[in-house]
Amino acid sequence: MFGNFGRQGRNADDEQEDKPFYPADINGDEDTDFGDYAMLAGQWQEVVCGECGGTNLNGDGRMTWDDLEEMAYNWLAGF
Ligand SMILES: [Ca+2]
Ligand SMILES: [Ca+2]
Repeated sequence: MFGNFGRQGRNADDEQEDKPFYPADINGDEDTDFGDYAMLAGQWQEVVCGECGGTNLNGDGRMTWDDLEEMAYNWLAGF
C-alpha cells in the first residue's frame, strides 16, 4: 500500500550521494585537469554565454579570469 522501499532503491540513492563533486570538472570525468582547461580556453572571455558550456564556474554568465581562478583553486582535484 505504501510502495516498495526496498534495499535496491536506497542503494541507488546512496550511490548518487557518494559520487564526488568537483566544482571545476567541466567535462564530467571526475577530475580537474587539462581536459577541463581546454574546454575553458575554448570559451575564453565570452561575455554573454550563460553557462558557457559549463565553464562559467562562478555563475555570473561570463567566462573570465574569475572562472580561471576557480579552476586553478581546484586544479587536479580527483587525482
Ligand atoms: Ca574533468
Ligand atoms: Ca564566470
